[in-house]
Amino acid sequence: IAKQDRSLALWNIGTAYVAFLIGTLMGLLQVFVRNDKLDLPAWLDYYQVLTAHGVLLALIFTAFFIYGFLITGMSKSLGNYSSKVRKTLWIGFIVTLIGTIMATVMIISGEASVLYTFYAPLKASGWYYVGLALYVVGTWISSFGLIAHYISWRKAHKGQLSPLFAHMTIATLILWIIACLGVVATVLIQYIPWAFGWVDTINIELSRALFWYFGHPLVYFWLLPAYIAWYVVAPKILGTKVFSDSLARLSFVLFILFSIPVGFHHQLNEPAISDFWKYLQVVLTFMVIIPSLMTAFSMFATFEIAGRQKGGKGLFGWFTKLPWHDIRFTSLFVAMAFFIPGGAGGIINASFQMNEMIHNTMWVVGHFHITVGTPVAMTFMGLTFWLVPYLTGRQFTKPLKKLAFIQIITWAVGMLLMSTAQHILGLLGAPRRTAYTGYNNHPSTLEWFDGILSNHVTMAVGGSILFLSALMLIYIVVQLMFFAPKAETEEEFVDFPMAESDMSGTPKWLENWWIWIGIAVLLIIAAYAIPLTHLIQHSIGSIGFRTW
Ligand code: HAS
Repeated sequence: IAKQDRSLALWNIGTAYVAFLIGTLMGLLQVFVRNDKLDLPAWLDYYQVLTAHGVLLALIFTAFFIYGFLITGMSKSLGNYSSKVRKTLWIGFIVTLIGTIMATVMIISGEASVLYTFYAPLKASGWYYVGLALYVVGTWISSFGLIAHYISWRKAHKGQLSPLFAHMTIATLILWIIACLGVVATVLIQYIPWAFGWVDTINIELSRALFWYFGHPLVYFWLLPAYIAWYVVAPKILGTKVFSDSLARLSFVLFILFSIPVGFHHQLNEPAISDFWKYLQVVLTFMVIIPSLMTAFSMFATFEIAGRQKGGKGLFGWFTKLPWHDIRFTSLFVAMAFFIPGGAGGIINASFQMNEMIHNTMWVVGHFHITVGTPVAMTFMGLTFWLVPYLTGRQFTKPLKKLAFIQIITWAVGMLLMSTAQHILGLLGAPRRTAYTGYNNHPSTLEWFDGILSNHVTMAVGGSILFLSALMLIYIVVQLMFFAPKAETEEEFVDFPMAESDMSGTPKWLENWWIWIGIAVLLIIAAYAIPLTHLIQHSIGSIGFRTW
């Protein structure tokens, strides 16, 4: 891809890793504070650290990395960007960066210790919300740049299906734009006027509902780029084709339909939404599991086909033929393996009755560390190993490959220890989002921490291993960006692995976006119009938990 497109992608990825470094350091502080092994200085409090950890890793690292990856893949699959699109992508990057810096400065200065969910009545400086708004606007500008590139490709290739990578990218961006409408509405109409003191009250239940309208599809905005890698990159590394082009496209389209009208499954314990609407959204949540099960099926099929092509015999002989020595594959495989318990945990969370047991406990923290923290983050790590040298024209040298293996293994071990402890502690009743995990050392709560796995030490060891692993990753990224030797021969050059996908049997309507956007809007109206109207009506003139 063109040199200018490479530097655009590299700036995005570089920013992502700066956020990753600070975010993981905050994670390390966190486990030690929760263990009572560290007293933070007076100017730094637990919630400040927790906010920085969540925002920098979940919102900033992910978004910049995702745009770095999508910008590269769209240029590779549809051709170099026009100067207009390139300019748009730069503006998008800069606006997102300004928003990020504003929000981060507010967090560091102690003006925004409101956690990444920024639930009212927790109140931050108005500038924090302005920063968040700019962050969203910046990502939208980048998204529109990529969509414009896609539209000009479609115009030049009338009647043709776009390459699979482009189809998946557009689905991800449509999902993101529709999802952000909720957070933009609550930030602009509710939080900013309230935080700057222009109004005295805020409708809390409405703000939470609008947040989760955004917050759940947000997790699929993280997941879908990882799925792009699983569908498009993994088969190429395995030396085979995409298992089914139409299955892959359909699964992405299903995410547009079902990932948004499900936000209430984060609010099943909240009083202001009636059971009927919660139940409806629980049913829709079970629909959004289907494209992930299709993905799991497709991945197993790809592995088996590749293993058998390489001579694997018998029921499981193909398994041993997979390229385990290739970190580009192994990292993706370990990421997928983590998503089996991660997804199963999600199904538990979404089950109305079982949610009673796990809501607001450490279980949820365990859940998101084995969804976004491993399947997604580890896929991004696995992509980094070839994406950065592809963009810089440097070599992924043997010592770096070895270190990459250690990094992936340590991340997996650290996450296994920490998230298992978190899941068990959650089942025992340990709360999340609080520094007072032992209820001031009350004897009955201290029993939670007696188990071997549900032990504070296990969590701290896990957290420390994770931080070491993060440092190794940063070392690899810095080497691949600035110091590894330049690739001279074809063998040394690191390519973008993009598998062939047979589109001959793919129906054209899978790429008719208006159909999918239309159905998504209808589902959103069905799931949200009446309960949101109730929340707005009930707030008028009311006091108590709904307004503050
Ligand atoms: Fe979740 C809470 C339900 C997926 C992230 N989730 C969270 C929070 C985060 C998060 C960050 O219904 C906390 C929010 C907060 O701060 O309060 N989640 C689900 C469901 C799914 C799900 C039903 N979550 C994710 C993903 C995330 C993520 C993905 C990030 C990327 N989640 C919930 C609910 C809550 C929740 C409730 C609220 C809890 C509460 O009360 O607060 C589904 O999408 C999961 C479907 C996935 C599968 C797995 C398919 C498996 C695959 C891998 C195949 C493996 C292979 C390898 C091929 C069914 C694709 C073979 C390997 C071998 C070893 C053989």
